[in-house]
Amino acid sequence: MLLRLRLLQSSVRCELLSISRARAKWRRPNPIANSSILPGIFTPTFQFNAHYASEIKKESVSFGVNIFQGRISTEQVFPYPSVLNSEQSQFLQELVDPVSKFFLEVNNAAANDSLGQVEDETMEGLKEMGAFGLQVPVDLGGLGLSNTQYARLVEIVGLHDLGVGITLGAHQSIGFKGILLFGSDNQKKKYLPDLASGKTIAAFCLTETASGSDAASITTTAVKEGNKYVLNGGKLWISNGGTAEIFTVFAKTTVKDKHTGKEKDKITAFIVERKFGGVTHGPPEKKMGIKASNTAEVYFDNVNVPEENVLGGVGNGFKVAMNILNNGRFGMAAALSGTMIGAISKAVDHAANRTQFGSKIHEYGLIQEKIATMAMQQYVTESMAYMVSGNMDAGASEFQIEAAISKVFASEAAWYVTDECIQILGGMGYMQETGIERVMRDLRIFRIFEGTNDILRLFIALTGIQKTGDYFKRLQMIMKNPLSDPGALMEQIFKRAKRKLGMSTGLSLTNVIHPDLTASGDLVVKAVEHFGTSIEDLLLKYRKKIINHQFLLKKVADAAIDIYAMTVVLSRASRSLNKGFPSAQHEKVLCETWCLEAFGRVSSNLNALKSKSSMQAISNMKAISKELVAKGGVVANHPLGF
Ligand code: MYA
Repeated sequence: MLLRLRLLQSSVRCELLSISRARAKWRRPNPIANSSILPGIFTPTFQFNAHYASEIKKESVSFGVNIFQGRISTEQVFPYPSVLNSEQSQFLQELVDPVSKFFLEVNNAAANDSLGQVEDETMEGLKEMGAFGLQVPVDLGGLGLSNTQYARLVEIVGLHDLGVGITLGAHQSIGFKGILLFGSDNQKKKYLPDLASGKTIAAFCLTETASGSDAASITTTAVKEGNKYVLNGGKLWISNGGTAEIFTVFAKTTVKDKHTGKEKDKITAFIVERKFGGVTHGPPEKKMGIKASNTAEVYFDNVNVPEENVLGGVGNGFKVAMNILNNGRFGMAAALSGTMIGAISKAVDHAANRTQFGSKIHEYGLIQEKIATMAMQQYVTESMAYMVSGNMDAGASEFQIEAAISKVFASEAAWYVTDECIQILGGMGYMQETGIERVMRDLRIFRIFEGTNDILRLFIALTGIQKTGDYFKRLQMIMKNPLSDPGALMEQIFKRAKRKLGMSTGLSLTNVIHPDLTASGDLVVKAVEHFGTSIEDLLLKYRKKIINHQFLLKKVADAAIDIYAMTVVLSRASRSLNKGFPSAQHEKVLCETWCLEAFGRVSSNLNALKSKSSMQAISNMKAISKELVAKGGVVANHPLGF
């Protein structure tokens, strides 16, 4: 004990030294000070001012943001959200049965797939049910559903037909979501009633030939002429592009900087009607999956857009686009949770009935491992979807990291689950008539669109790191004037020293989780402590240059994803135990098993951030990739020599 205390004291001294050394380093000129990532703390001439004071006072309550600082913010994650009031819950229950029945009896996923479009009867039925205006306010002709209610219905759509899901999702999750989120009263009144009834279909036009992940690099232009804008450009791979009447279009506009008066190009969002003239589209794209949904190029040729159709303000288009995407991502998690439910029931049915080597195959360990992992992946995805939708319904404004995690996790989990379903079904799974190969084809795009999982991993890691930079700025300020908040400084120093020594930092989930899940809660705490220390170490070592270390950022993102996944299931299973749900014991085991495995992955990813062997592997991979690119393909000689 005494030894530990001594170690702690000397470690505290070291920490003081290392923080003040780091502070000195941060004051040195920085080679990439102009980058938008990690501003301020790395800027040599950082000055404290009144504006900054108000900014830093805002403490984030996002779980995803706080773990980057080694902290656990329980506000958004415990208890598991229960946001529906009895009226909303009853209304939703009244919708679930008819929607499920419709998908079982009217919709034909295989026919839609081979036809390359949603059958007319299905489209009409969906319109009649109000499926095109799920979240449009009732007074504007929609069903007025909350995010959580929407998620529940979308889960049913994802269970039955992802092609229909994308037709509906491209319309309301992104196509006209901007009007819901940023539209003026007039814009809402003018457009939403027809969009809600499905009389008009909407599409979201961001991507261009040379602008995919790099969304800010679009070249479509909108030039102001009198009280209108003239729009020119082309958009690529637009879902509903060939069927839409209303488009949310992102284009570059010239704006005057408020402070400098200089002109610069900034993105603006516009509501564009096909009937404005000059809007045309290409033929439907031939795709691997989601064939029932229309995807086409859309061209804008001298389209006259009245200035009142600017959406969210001139020059604010990038943020409008990002917020639309942030707001829709939980829907993908909900839909894919449904897809997994479908794949799991097919796999379980087969495993329970297929006899090989004298036993039902579910009795074999290899199949049990698959079924259990599939169940955990679905449980995590569903828990994330309703955690994020619940947070949004409760009025959270900071859920970007969590929403991005839910999209990445869901799209990879659904791919895994469906692939393993095919594996369990063996040859049967590969046959079209089983219906699962279509799901596999449909699923592939989910890891690519609405932000590729690679870009979203960078987004998760860099957003968390940037906020951590802001947090360090506050500490830096306190260090300049320790008397301003001596408690905060000492708390940080002791916390870091304790973490370094493997001692408890005082983080605990005891008060918010069910006692039967204490062991899993301890794993979450340890994972967050390890994560916080690792981020600090990365910042001290790489400073702003961390943005260039994508191999490391991926490991950071993977650890963050696993920690969030552990936490959402811990929260949900705790609620089930507290409420005595019939499946509570089953959920407890799902949660415990998930946490055990995820903790192992978190440790491995975080240890790899520093390990020599991992650094060696990274530099090898860079070299291998460079050689392949230089040679235009594989480099190794063929084993036969020719
Ligand atoms: S639609 C096309 C999807 N395209 C993309 O997702 C593009 C991906 N690229 C990006 O997201 C951005 O370009 C990235 C940033 C992230 C790479 N929230 O300097 P920056 C702020 C809030 O980092 P960049 C499709 O696929 C940032 O803080 N703010 O920017 C259809 C900074 O702010 P400030 C954000 O390096 C599929 C500023 O922006 C966010 O250029 C059909 C600049 O940031 C954010 N996320 O790139 C699907 N990101 O200036 C159908 C950045 O204040 C739907 N910022 O510091 C299916 C629905 C499911 C089914 C439903 C069934 C019904």
